[in-house]
Amino acid sequence: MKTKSIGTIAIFLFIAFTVQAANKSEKIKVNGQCDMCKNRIETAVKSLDGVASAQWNKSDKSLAVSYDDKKTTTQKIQTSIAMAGHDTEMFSAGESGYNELPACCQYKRDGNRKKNNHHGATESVYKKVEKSGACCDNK
Ligand SMILES: [Cu+2]
Repeated sequence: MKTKSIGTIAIFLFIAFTVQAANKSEKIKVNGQCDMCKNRIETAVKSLDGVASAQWNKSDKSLAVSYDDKKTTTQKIQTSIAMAGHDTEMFSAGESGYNELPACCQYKRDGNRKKNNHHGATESVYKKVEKSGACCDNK
């Protein structure tokens, strides 16, 4: 009986730990076109520390992402996507990043897409963006 309850506690602790590893789930609008986009978007998101899963849906252009909000933020996630050339609901990809996409991936951009607002991102992300130049030509 005692060993059984210890086992139960261990399982609960394990679940609690697993849940903590990804304590936040979100759906984010991400513009894209095809399976190559899907791959590019998901790879960009999964490369971030703290992201547990990322799945982009081609038909409704939404990204389902779960992550640990102590390690990453929706801003970081969306900056990473914008740097890969895809507009998100928060940040837009730079012209050069967009133009570098293969022709099949050049999705229709919204006329009201936001400009340059990734500069509100954290210092380290900003430096990375600045270095690559990918997002900074949208003035
Ligand atoms: Cu594509």
